[in-house]
Amino acid sequence: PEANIGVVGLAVMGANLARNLASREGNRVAVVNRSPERTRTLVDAHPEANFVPAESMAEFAASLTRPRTAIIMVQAGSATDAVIQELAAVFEPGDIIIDGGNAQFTDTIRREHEMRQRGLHFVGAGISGGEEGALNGPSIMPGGSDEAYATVGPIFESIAARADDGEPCVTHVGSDGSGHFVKMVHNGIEYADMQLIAESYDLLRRVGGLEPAEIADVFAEWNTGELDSYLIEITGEVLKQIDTRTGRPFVDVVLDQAGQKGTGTWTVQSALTLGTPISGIAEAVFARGLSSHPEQRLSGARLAGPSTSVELEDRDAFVEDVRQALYASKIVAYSQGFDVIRTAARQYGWRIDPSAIAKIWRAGCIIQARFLGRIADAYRADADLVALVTAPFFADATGRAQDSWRRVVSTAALAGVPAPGFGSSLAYYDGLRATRLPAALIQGQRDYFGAHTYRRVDGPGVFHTEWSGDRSETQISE
Ligand code: NBP
Repeated sequence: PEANIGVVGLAVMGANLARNLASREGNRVAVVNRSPERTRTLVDAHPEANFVPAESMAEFAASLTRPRTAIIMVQAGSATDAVIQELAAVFEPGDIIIDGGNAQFTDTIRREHEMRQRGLHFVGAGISGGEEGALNGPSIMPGGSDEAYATVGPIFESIAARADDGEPCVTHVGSDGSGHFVKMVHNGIEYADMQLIAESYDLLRRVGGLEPAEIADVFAEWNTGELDSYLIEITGEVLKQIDTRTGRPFVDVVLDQAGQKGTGTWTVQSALTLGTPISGIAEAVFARGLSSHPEQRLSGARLAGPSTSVELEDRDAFVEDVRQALYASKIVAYSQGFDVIRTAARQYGWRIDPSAIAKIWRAGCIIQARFLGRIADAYRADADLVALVTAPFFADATGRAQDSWRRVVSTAALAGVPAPGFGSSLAYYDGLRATRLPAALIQGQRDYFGAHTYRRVDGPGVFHTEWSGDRSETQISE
C-alpha cells in the first residue's frame, strides 16, 4: 500500500478534490471510478499529481495504508449507497468511509449506523464551493465520530479554504448526519441570499430605472462595505456581461426560470418537520418554483397591476434604501438558518457550536461573506443566543436599517414588483418584535371549532369555553 487517502468518483468534483489532496505535502492519493476511462483520463492529464490509479475496488483498497480512508464523490442517492456497499466489502474494521457528496442528512444517519455495525467509520462531509472550491480549497462540514475525525481532520485541514486570519474552513460539526445537515442549511441560506440579491436588482431596475451595467457598479460599491461577499461580487460580474451574439445585457437573454437541485427544498422540509420558521429560505425556494411555471405565468400576465406608477423623488436615496433592506433581510435569513441548525442539534443530539459553523463559512463556500465573522463573534459571546437577529450587533444593524427596509417593501408593493424575500423577512422581524400576536385569536378559533383549549395571560391552567352552549369557561387541567 502506498496511498494515505483515496477518492471514489472522478467526475468534476471528485477529480478536483483528488488533485487538491495530491497537491498537499505528505499526501499520496489513490483514485477509482466506476468507468475506468475517467480514471485514465485524470491520471494522464495530471502526471504531477502522482496518483495511484485502481480499476477495481479490491485494487483500490489494497493501495491504501491503514486505517484506509476514502472519500466518495459520486451522485447523491442510490449511487452513493452502491459505492458504500462496494467499499464496505473490501474495507476492514477501523477503516474510514467519507461521503463528500450532497447526501440527505437522514441517509447519512442511516449509513453511519449501518457502517458502525460493521466496525467501519462513516463520515458524512458537506463540501461547499463547487468545482473551484474542490480544487483550490472548499469549506468542509464533516460529521462523524471523534475517532474518525482524529484521522480525517488533519487531511481536511490541509485542503480546506483559509479564512483571512489563516484558519482552515473545516470543523468537526458533530456526530453522524450533522455535517450534511449543516451543508444543507448552507445551501438554503444560499438560496435566500441569491433571492434577496435578485430582488434588489429587480427593484433597482424596475423602480430605480437603472441599467444592468449601472447596477453592476452599485453592487461593486456595495461589495466594499458590510455586504462584502462572494455572491454580491459575482452578481456584479454577471450584470456587466454583454451577450456576444446580440450585444444585449447577458441577463436579458437568459430565460427567467431558475433551476434547483433539491437542497433548498430539503432545508425547508426539515424546518417544517422541526417546526422552525425559516420563511426567507422558504420564499426563495418558492420564488424559484414560481419562475419555472411558464404556463401559470403566461395566464397570470393578464392580471391587473397597480393603477399608478411609483415616482422616485431621490434615486440615490432609493438605492441606499435597497442596500439597507438587503442587509437587514440577509441578517434575518442567516438568523433563521442558524435557528434551524440549533433546533436540529437538539432534536438529533448533535453538539454543534454555531460560532464554529459561522467561521468555516468565511471562505471557500458560496455564502462566504465578511459578516460571517460578526456571526461567529455573536455566538462566541453568547452560545445560547435564541435568535441571531437579537444579538447586540445585529439588533443594532436591523434597527438602523428598518426605516429603509419598510420603505422598500411598501414601494415594491405599490410598484407591483414582487419582493417576497424582503417582505417575509420584515414580517418575521416584526413578528419577533411583537409583544402581542394575533395567535391569541387563532387559539380562540381553535377552541371554538375543535375544543383545542387555550391558556390565559393571567394565570396557570388549561381552559375551554362552551362555545355552543352558555359560553362559560371550564378549567380542563392545571
Ligand atoms: P455527479 O453528481 O455528476 O456524479 C457523477 C459520478 O458518479 C461519476 O463518477 C459516476 O461514475 C458516478 N456514479 C454514478 Br452517476 N452512479 C454510480 C454508481 N451506481 N456506482 C458508482 N459510481 C457511480 O458528479 P459531481 O458533479 O462531480 O458531484 C459529485 C458529488 O458532489 C454529488 O453528490 C454532488 O451533489 C456533490 N457536489 C457537487 C457540487 C458541484 O458544484 N457540482 C458541489 C458540491 C457538492 P461514471 O463516471 O462511471 O458515470
